[in-house]
Amino acid sequence: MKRLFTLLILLAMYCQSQAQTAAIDPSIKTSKVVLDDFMDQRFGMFIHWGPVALRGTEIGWSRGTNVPTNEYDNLYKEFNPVLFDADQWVKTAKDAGMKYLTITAKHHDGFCLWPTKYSDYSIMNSPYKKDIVGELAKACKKYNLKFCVYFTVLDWHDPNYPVHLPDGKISDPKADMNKFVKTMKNQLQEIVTQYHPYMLWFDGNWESPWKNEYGVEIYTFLKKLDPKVIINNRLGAGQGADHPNLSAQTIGDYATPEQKIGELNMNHPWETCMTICNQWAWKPNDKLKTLKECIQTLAKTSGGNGNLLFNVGPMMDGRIEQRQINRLKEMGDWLNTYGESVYGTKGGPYKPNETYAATRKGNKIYIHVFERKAEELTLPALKGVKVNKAYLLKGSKITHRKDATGAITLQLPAQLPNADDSVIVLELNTNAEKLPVTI
Ligand code: FHN
Repeated sequence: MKRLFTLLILLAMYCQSQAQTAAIDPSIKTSKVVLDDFMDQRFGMFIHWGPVALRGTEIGWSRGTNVPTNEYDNLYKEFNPVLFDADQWVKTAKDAGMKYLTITAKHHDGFCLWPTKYSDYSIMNSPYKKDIVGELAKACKKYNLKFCVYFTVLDWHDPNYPVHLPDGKISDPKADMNKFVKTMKNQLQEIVTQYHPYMLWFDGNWESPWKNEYGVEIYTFLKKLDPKVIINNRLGAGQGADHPNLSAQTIGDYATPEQKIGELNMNHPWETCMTICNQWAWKPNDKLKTLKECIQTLAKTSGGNGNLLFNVGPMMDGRIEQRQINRLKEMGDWLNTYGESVYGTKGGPYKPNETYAATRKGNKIYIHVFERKAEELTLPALKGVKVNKAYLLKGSKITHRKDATGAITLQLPAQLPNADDSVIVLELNTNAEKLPVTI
């Protein structure tokens, strides 16, 4: 009995020590001003790329599964993307209406797309021998996009990281996590001091070798290098189910729901990451999302008060597929007309649904109408609100009325101007951003 009691005391002390060490000093956390600026951007490009494009299989995950490990680890010796043009990639993002770009500088396979001094497994030892990360940072500056970097905290290629295969359970006794974290800090210092990323997108925090304490150490280290750098919520230890969540204990600044539109949340910043096809890295003949899916995903994400980080996978020669470029341009054309209802808006006050989503700014509510199911669209009542004017954004007046319950009914035109998302503006007698969310 006495031994059990002692054991329980020791366990409680260990848990308390874990909780104490796994906490960020609130004074160094990214400010609301910086995070509000990030959330105003609303739309970014995610890029998953590396020598694995030579096989068209998934980055990291196909190492030792679809592609034999040794073959995968030697792909870099053939990797020579001579058609890579950073300006072209960044212009594609800009033409899509994207405001930031996030590149996988280092994914789970450990290959580094910049000339790191801390690993030979890098682009500088491929036939290409140029700094991909640096070129993209330069092009983002030239075209006024915010440059961001994806960095994995698991590395199946690094002998100091204990796990060497996707979801591998085997822990390598020769591994040394202290050396691994030291290398990570050195590489992050290279990235932050040489390329000054606006945001760092960590990933791979679900395997057992990664601990919250490492997350605290890295977050604190990064904030000393750049107090303004934004950091996602995948630096502390956590599972996939944690990606959409953010709490005071989270090591990171915003939540990252993946391959799904996040829930409407007015309390903390979040960004959905999603592929324009199915695979993150390039895959021949992969299924490309329709324009309707793309535009309505962006509208529902914004309607939920979140950002959309939309992923392309460039090909082995350095080009992004023309069909992906075309789809993104179509999104940009939609944003050229309706961007006012996305950028710098807040989500709500209505929760997104299959018929419409809502965003708001100042005294305006933007109703994103996805399809004309009837002649009229009725919106739930908004307490104390009077609609002074209603009209199609960049279009004609919309007849509206308020019924005895306060519900707002809009008379839809026979033909909506956009088959994927037509935006109706409601000009109110009050500040729309202050309205409570109405389900
Ligand atoms: O394992 C990665 C995956 O390859 C991809 O990078 C996504 C992007 O968010 N994140 C991880 C899966 O959750």
